[in-house]
Amino acid sequence: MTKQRILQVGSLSGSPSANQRLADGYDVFELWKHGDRKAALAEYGAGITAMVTSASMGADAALIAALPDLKAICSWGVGYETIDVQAARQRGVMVSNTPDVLTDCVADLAWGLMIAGARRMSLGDRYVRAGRWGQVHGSIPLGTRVSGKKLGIVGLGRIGQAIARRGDGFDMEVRYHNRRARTDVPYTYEASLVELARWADFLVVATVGGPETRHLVNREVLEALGPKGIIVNIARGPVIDEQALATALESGKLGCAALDVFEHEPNVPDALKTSDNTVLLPHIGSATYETRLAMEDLMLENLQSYFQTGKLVTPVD
Ligand code: 8YV
Repeated sequence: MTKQRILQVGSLSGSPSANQRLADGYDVFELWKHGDRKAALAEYGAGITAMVTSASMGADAALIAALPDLKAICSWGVGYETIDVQAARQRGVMVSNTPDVLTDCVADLAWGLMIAGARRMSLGDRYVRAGRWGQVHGSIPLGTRVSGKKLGIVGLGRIGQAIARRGDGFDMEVRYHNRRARTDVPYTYEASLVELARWADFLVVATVGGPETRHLVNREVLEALGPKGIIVNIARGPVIDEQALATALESGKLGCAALDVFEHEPNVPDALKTSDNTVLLPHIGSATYETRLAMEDLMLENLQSYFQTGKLVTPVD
């Protein structure tokens, strides 16, 4: 049987077996292997009806326009602010992502960051590795208790709610800021993000990325969180004004930042790297074997469903 032809934007090397399974099941046009992308698309683009991409690689309007027969974009990842959904919709191109399957692991990592920031785990780790155990007392300031504190969540979608639920186990009071109040959750809504930050001990960013949330967490929010406050970001880097974040940490107006995402990945400002009051991770929220495999399965399911039924299993809203 001849294989269906698809376009793959880039290598999915962060997934256990996605590249192999795509190559086994499809005739894959590997766009990232072509130096002159425009020329390659002009030569091979016609006839391709399905594209595989990821949250980080995306699909812009130019790429969509270069594929005149495109009908479906199947993305590996939940965020899709890098995919021009508007351009796709105008052309009648369907888009799918991989929601739900990564919720628990991303929420777990948010809690890991909260605890690591509050209990100065990265700093302690550095002392042990450097043979400086004897200098810990007096050098590493005491941490902050986590249990029983106030947890503010920015964006109470699937991941935000999973983070909130875990707060029960830590006897925390949870409040949230969202585009609008939800009627289906037991947490207090705070219409003002600044007020939420003023109230919270921990502020966890779990909102979607894209232009509407860019720099939502600005200087005013960070200063309201205050010198003892801890900000955590497992969503998208640009939601926080990174320059304002570095300044707030340097001046002592913010206590700590524990981050899995950055404004200009993979670049991380030196001010964040040299601070003792940061925990820095390389965007690994979904990076467990189980979750990355589940994301891969769901992306492949969408692709298969498109070819078999003309419909996607998890289309984006
Ligand atoms: C992905 C993510 O690992 O799903 C998302 O939106 O940010 C991560 O889970 C990564 O972006 C894949 O490119």
